[in-house]
Amino acid sequence: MCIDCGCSERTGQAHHHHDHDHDHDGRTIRVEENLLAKNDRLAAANRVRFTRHGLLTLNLVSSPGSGKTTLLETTLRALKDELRFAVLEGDQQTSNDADRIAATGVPAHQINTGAGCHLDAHMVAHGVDHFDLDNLDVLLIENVGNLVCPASFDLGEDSKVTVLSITEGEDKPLKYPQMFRAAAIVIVNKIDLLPHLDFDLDQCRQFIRQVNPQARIFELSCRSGAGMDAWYDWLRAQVAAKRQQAQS
Ligand SMILES: Nc1nc2c(ncn2[C@@H]2O[C@H](COP(=O)(O)OP(=O)(O)OP(=O)(O)O)[C@@H](O)[C@H]2O)c(=O)[nH]1
Ligand SMILES: [Zn+2]
Ligand SMILES: [Zn+2]
Ligand SMILES: [Zn+2]
Repeated sequence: MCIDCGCSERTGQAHHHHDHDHDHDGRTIRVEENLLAKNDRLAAANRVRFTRHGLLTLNLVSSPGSGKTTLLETTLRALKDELRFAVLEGDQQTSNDADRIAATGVPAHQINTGAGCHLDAHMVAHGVDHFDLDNLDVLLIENVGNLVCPASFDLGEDSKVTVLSITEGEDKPLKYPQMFRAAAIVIVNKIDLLPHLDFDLDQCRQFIRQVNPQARIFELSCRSGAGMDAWYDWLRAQVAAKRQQAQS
């Protein structure tokens, strides 16, 4: 029996469930509701655990290739001597991203979802068992590259961070509003490419605001380093706020 989720089987990444959550009258909506309700319970447990450890947790979501791993690598190289990080990597196959993170010297653990198109709270509960939570400030979770379903799955994180690269076009917030609405932070990445594209940054900002007026927007380039300092300052401030919360 695993401690965090109470499930009865534990076989590393091939962790199977036989919960019979499916609905025998075959209504898909019921199955989905059950699935999400179960996920939300596990996410709440994760959140309690993260809070107990005073951990800032961020869930990075985006379409494939927007630059999530590059953003993590750049951030870790800049801040790892100042803050204690660990990274959970979600991908369908391969450990490429976890290998890239490990090369920065920061602890990383890969979760392979197989055919799955998102991380769920249960995977995260087991994934964080690989880290010493007492000695961490920030847990970064890179979700599977997918702008749709990660929006529905709470992992117990403090915030979702949606990364949008300017090569994807400025209309993504309107086409995938759930993902942009679920995020407290939107990072517009690859602004070094602005001179080569007809991407309208102003328009993009407006579209983000239209679906999520509260979103904190960062415009940056992991490649050139432009705009990275504002993101780092935000991270530092979030960690400081967590520490203060844990002390009070
Ligand atoms: N020009 C430019 N390229 C970037 C920038 N950030 C990332 N890239 C490139 O974009 C490509 C994809 O970056 P990744 O960091 O692997 O993207 P990802 O979101 O982690 O991809 P998945 O994990 O597959 O979803 C790589 O070739 C990066 O070098 C940037 O700021 N500017
Ligand atoms: Zn389990
Ligand atoms: Zn990646
Ligand atoms: Zn999914």
